[in-house]
Amino acid sequence: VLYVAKERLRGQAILFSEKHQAEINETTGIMRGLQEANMDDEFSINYQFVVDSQTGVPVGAEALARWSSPVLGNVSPSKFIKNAEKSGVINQVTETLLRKTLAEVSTWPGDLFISFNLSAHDIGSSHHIHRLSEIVQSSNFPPKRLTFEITETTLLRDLNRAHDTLQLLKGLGSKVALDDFGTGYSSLSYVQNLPIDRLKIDRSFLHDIEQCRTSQAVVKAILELCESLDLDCIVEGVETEQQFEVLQGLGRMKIQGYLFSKPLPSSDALTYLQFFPEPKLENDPVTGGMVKQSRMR
Ligand code: G
Ligand code: MN
Repeated sequence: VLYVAKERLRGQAILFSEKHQAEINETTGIMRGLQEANMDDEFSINYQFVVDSQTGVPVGAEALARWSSPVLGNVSPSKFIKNAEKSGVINQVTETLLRKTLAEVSTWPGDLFISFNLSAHDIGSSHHIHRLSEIVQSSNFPPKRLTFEITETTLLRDLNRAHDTLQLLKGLGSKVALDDFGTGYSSLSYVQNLPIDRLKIDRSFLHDIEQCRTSQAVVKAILELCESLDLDCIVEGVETEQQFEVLQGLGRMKIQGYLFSKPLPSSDALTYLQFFPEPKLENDPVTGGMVKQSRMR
């Protein structure tokens, strides 16, 4: 068929097949890279801070996966997560990432919350969810400061299973956040019926929030919903001062976005934290309060 198509459409068909082939090669390369990866060495975590809109002080951070392959270089998370799911190593990837995250953040000063993303495949396997809870329990990080982020679409795939999974995570004392809120069906019934602690308003509402009254109204409505349901709320994707000003007009909230923090490796994240006075830091044996004091002045 391809041969005939090539004959008839010449350039177009050939271009298509070359592009197609390149994609297949990339997928194959990523899958092989994952199979052969030394995950502990090749995966790392970047942290993006979440700040209080009124004070600018960090209150938490989201853990974001990074893969640096010796063969392929840096591969974006959207690509490697998708291929890890296809090749059946996603559970191993998630377990490695969670273990690494908890080991790193348990050395951080203060009492920030840490968010960790789970995919549909993660919540689809109860064996795997039990493994994840073992990892949490055997870490030095307090489970109550840990939040698991799950997207609306993931939840909707299998609501009954999602409910059981969330219960299990909540049983650890951890929190659950609904990620990318507003992009899916945003059915208010499951916000009410599932054990959710926090909504993350998707960054698509931020793109045009300065000009677009609809986006402003939607963000405002979600903030009010959170207030009345006693849910925590994070506005994602804040990139400019102008966006930030509009948001400030809507009240006090938690904010995540490039304006306040890019995703940072743990060492840079620790440097960032040193700019915020935190009384508990002074006695912290890990970072050493003296170092922090001298840096700040
Ligand atoms: O879907 P989730 O919320 O987990 O996605 C987090 C992703 O969003 C990360 O890859 C992060 O780098 C990206 N991100 C974080 N802040 C911003 C921002 O201000 N603007 C844009 N465009 N992307 C952001
Ligand atoms: Mn997320």
